[in-house]
Amino acid sequence: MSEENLTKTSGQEQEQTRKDSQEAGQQSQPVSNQSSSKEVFSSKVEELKFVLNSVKNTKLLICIKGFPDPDNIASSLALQWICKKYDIESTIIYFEEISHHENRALVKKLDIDIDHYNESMDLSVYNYFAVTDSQNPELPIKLDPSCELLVFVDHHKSLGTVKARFLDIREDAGSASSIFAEYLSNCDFKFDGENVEESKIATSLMHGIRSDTDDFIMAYPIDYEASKILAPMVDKDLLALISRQSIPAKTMDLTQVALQRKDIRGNFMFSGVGFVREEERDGIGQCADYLLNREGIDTVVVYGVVAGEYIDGSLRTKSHILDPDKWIKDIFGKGPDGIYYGGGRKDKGGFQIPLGVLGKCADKELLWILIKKTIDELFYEKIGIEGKSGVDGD
Ligand SMILES: [Mn+2]
Repeated sequence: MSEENLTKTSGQEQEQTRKDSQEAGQQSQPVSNQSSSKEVFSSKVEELKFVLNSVKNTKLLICIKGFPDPDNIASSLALQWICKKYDIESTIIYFEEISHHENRALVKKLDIDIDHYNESMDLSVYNYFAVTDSQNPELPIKLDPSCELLVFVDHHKSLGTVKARFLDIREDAGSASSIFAEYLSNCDFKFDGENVEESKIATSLMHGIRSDTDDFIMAYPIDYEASKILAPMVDKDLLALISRQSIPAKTMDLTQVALQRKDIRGNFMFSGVGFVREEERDGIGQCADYLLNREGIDTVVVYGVVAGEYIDGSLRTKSHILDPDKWIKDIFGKGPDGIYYGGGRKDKGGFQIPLGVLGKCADKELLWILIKKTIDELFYEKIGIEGKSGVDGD
């Protein structure tokens, strides 16, 4: 799931969690986490080994939630590798389109075997399912009720409600890939990057870590530890190939629109880019990344209507006091299903608001005016400005 849909903790709470997680991560400390197993283990990897050993010769469905990204793809690959060693056969599936050009390149250049879900798939053959890099294990599809959540690994803010045979949530990890690098280096099977498959996994994990920590700027100790483990196994040419992609022309065009329509309020910059095609959705976040470089701006919000169906927005901030997760949750609240329209982590956040039947409005110009006015005024109110939204944003 893309990190923008998720939550990272901050402030005091994070300090406390970091302490707890450090204790939990230490090999010498007994681990009793929320996992349903009653055994006590010396480390999470020992617990993982125990759980996997107990379900040998079963079939596991590894589910990538939300938009496939380097961290969820890499951690799923690592889980698949570990499971294979325990004779657990697994398939990795994803539900959303791979929208980001870099992620498409990742899957293509690494020749990664992941399947896009479709209704003709027979999922009844799977005994268990697994989710990594997502705040909750709810899937967009219904699995057989007997198909139990076997493994749940994440690094976003813990909801405290997830139940899995094996559960490892570390809020003090910058990426799920780092947690998997730790498992790989401590599991009973040699993972040294000597063969093509292992090198590919190590390279993907390194890319996942770099991508989720903004090139280590937001990294925690475990992310550095993980890269130390992975570095000798990484295929550097491949890593360069997957991480240095040029910006597509479409994203450039979108950035130009965002710049033309920018609305600067103090340290804040807002930009409504209008209607955006589904495959250009990630351009919204990339625009926001770029605009944040402007001098005097510490928070950027870029939003648009994607595929005519939902409002998609990205927030980027350099501010030390603004908590994107709290901010977005405060502004937009929850949908009718009780799920927040958005969230975030330390430096970034995002929101997705379905337009529902309003999306069918034939007068797109009018619809955009309405959307822009609503979104802008919600943000203005939050930052304490009397809301006067420029109608076309120019
Ligand atoms: Mn992640």
